[in-house]
Amino acid sequence: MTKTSEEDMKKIIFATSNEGKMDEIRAIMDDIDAELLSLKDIGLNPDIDENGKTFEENAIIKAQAVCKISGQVVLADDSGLEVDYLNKAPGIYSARFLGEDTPYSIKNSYILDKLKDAKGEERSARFVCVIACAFPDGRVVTRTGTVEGYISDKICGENGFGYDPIFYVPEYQCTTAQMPAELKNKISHRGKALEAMKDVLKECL
Ligand code: ITT
Repeated sequence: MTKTSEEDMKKIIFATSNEGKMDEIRAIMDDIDAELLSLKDIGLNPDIDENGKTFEENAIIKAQAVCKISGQVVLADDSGLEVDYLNKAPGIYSARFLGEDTPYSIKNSYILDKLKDAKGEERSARFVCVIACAFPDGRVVTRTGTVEGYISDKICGENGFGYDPIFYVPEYQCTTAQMPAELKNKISHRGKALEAMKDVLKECL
């Protein structure tokens, strides 16, 4: 019996439970030659202890854990906001900062308040994203993307998720929450890391 093209298509799982991330990932990866499945799509909700000390360690922990459970090629994203005035906090703790379930309106207001005396260059910050790809044969590859910017003076914009309303990008004179999704995906930490990972997947799949 001949296989349908759908059966032939390679599957890649993206190990994230963050819907905001997943929307961006789907848009950026829409031209890959594989079916991209979220944890929700495959009915998995693993409890993974992200106990690494770097974005890279945590991305690898997530990708390898889900690769082991599913036996498939698995991608994972570990990302966050580094605020220089706060010694690079919240960094790898960005999701857990002030509590996992605390609304971002509160987290963002808290950061603005902490930076109330910071001026100009003192407000520098960046988003960092490491994407890890774990293969069932044990190989692991990572790619990193960053976007430099400043913490804005106030909360601005409704697009994106998380810390986007306080992350100001001078080249575009707006926050990442004021950008259309296509622009954010083109210039963002996640966009850059995923574009680099697409080149790896073209070689390895
Ligand atoms: P998964 O582990 O399930 O992927 P998570 O949200 O817990 O989801 P991380 O541990 O990587 O993921 O934390 C990333 C956090 O960093 C995220 O929850 C936001 O608070 C922040 N963040 C990362 N990328 C962002 C972006 O593009 N815009 C705004 N905030 C972002």
